[in-house]
Amino acid sequence: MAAPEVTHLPNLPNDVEGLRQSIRDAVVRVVGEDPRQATERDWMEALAFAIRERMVERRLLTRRQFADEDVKRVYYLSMEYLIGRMLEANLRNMGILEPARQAMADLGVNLDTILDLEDDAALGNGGLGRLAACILESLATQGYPGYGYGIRYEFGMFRQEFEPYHQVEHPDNWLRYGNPWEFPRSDRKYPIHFYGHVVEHHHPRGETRYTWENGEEVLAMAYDYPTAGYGRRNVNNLRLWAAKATRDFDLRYFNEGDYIRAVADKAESETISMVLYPNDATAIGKELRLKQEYFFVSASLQDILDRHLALGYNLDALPDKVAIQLNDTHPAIAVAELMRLLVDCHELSWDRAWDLARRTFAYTNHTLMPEALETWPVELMERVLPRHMGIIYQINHDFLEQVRHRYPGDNDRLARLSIIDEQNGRRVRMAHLAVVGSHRVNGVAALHTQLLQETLFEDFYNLWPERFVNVTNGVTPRLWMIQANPALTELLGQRIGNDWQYDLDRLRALEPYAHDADLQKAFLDVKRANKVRLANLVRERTGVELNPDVMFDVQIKRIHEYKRQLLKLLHVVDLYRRIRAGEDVAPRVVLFGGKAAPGYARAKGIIQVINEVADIVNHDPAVGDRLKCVFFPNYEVSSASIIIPAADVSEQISTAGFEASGTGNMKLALNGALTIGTLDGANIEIRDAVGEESIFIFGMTADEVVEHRRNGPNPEAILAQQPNLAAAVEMIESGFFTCDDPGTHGDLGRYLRHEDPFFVIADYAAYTEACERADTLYADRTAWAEAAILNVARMGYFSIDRTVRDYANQIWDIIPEPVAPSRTNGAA
Ligand code: NBX
Repeated sequence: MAAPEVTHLPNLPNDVEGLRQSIRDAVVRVVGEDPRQATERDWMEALAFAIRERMVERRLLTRRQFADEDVKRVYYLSMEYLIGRMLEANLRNMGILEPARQAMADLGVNLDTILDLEDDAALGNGGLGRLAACILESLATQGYPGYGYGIRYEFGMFRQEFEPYHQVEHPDNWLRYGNPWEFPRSDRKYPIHFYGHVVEHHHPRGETRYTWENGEEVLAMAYDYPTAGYGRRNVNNLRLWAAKATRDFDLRYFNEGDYIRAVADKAESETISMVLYPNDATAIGKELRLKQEYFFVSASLQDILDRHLALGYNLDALPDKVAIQLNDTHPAIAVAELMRLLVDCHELSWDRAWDLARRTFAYTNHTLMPEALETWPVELMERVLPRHMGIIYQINHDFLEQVRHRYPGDNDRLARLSIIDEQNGRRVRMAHLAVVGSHRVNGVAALHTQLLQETLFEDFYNLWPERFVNVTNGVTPRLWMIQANPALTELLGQRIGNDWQYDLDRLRALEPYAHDADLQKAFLDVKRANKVRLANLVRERTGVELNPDVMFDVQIKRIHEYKRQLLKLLHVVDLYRRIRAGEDVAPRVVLFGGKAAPGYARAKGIIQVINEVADIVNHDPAVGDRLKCVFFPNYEVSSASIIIPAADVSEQISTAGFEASGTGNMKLALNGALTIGTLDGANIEIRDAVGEESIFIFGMTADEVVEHRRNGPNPEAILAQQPNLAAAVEMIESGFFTCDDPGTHGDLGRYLRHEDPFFVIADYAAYTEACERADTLYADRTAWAEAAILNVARMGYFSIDRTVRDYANQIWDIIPEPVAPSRTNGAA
């Protein structure tokens, strides 16, 4: 007799009583502790398990519905997901934050204390990784069938400490207590092949076939992280891959009796997913990095094809049922890997496979900077991925044929377009592979996309203009407003209701009240309370005391020359000198936060000099509350959510033409900070949205930067005409801030005087003038409040939900599939 089909899904209650029951049970059954003796961490784990049971129910319902409805799915391939803490986010998106708070209180535990115990999941460097996390959250919130794929790094972004001024990196052992949010899938393992060689099999009629033989194999094992939508039942999935040694691999040496070698090799093959490379703006030319890229791409594509076939579709339907988004070029080897899987493993013809691959992939570019563009030496690629090198040659051959046909005799153009760069010792240009293998290529802000078309991808744009689209970045209001800024969320709710939580454009309903005195007062009170909250955290972390009644001026982002932390620092030094000289300057707190890539000496020097200046300024009794300077240590997602709501001013001062978009600019403006910014990245669109009155724009435009460079910049001549700036540079280079070792910053002085590659000196006068405009407005509390309220009201466009809809409509061709209440087995 056939076993009865098991279709029942549990249906756990989401009220206080039901949650309390689940949490108490989990302490015993999952954590294995007596509730009488459970520690705070035990309660945290128990709470997490109670939530994850509820998430998995909805995950299964979501999956059933997607299967029943034959939906098209999007897969987001990203080396990085900068997620932050998961407990509060999951409680909030599951709609059980308040019942859980009460349930915990009934059990004698304070929820806020518990939330603070969790480590950030920092599987990313900065904007690119955070964007990936926001996109997944929005896909679930809007009900899109969208899945993330990435790497389960054992060690995420390093923890930053200052000893005492310079950055020291400590490993981020985020999994040390285990991780209640992940579902290990020991049944989902794929073999990943490296090295070896390719054997050709000639067939008298038909195409030559290839097999990839020998070499090494490692397994990719899946770990699933359910991703809940806000205010919906949809729960999607993020699948992260961890490297595991194969059994066979061990056996080879076991048989030879070399036990120690076998175990050592096992450990070595598992290093593939060990650590995130902490570089945010340079290509990493390391073999291990290439192996990481291929490892997660191959596992993801094998998994995607498995699912596609298991759902009963044939491979010709791939582009109708599957869209794959490449988050930068890090997963671009996917173009060659999909060809290998289709041609070598599924025996499709080359031309059919190519048509399917190109219609399936799309590629997002996040940078124009040459040093960040990935290229791999042909020799390395040939050794690590010999079959892929052959496939890339074939793709390039077919592509260049097309170009020859279109531009006969234009050899320069061929060399410029080729996937192989023949100039620099033969390298594979991953961006070219991504463009050739995709049906859409997008930049992340209007200016960035325009510059892509005019510079980096000019030749490709001329060839295929229809392939290029813009999708301006956005941020999730769930984390960056509802969670980070409960006080403003509450105020908005009282004034305009809560519709904006689902449709951020509705913040516009606030506009008519911008000059309402009651609202202005309430708004300023919220900001002050958030500043007190930050001041407490800063005291705890640094010992520095901040006055919440002065302007909080914030620059938080990775440390990079082009982002120009030095421009802000020169301003601090200038103000400090003028205060000491008895001048009356507008008071401010300047707060920096951000990490430097461990190998980026100039960025680390910038951190050091900021810390040194801060130490002198903060301890000078002549200064008092008129100037404080703080470098907030170990800036990460969880600290960002305290800093951002407390900012009065947002520093977005990159050299124009260098910041692809920025997303911190959006988070800060959404929380009511006014931007001091250049016409770079999404700042331009922010200005267009909020209006000139709510933003302080300054400095050279991208065109002027190019022009300035062409004319031969002359920082010394500028310094000669600006005594305040010259004095600030002198103070730094003379060792004023480095009493122990006055020689330390001579190099920085020379750099500013003679190189100044990002035009800090050239933009300084315009910058300080913009800061003064901000000071003047800040002094008029009514005018400031009005501008800041309008700023919030007009930020709706920068919701990640709009971004995701743009991708869905212009690139993926997918539609939302909200999980219907009637199908939820009765679950609320
Ligand atoms: O991506 C950033 C850009 O710099 C921002 O302007 C943009 O807003 C953001 C999202 O589109 N890029 C970025 O964060 N890059 C990296 O983190 C990165 C990581 C690894 C790597 C190169 C760059 N090898």
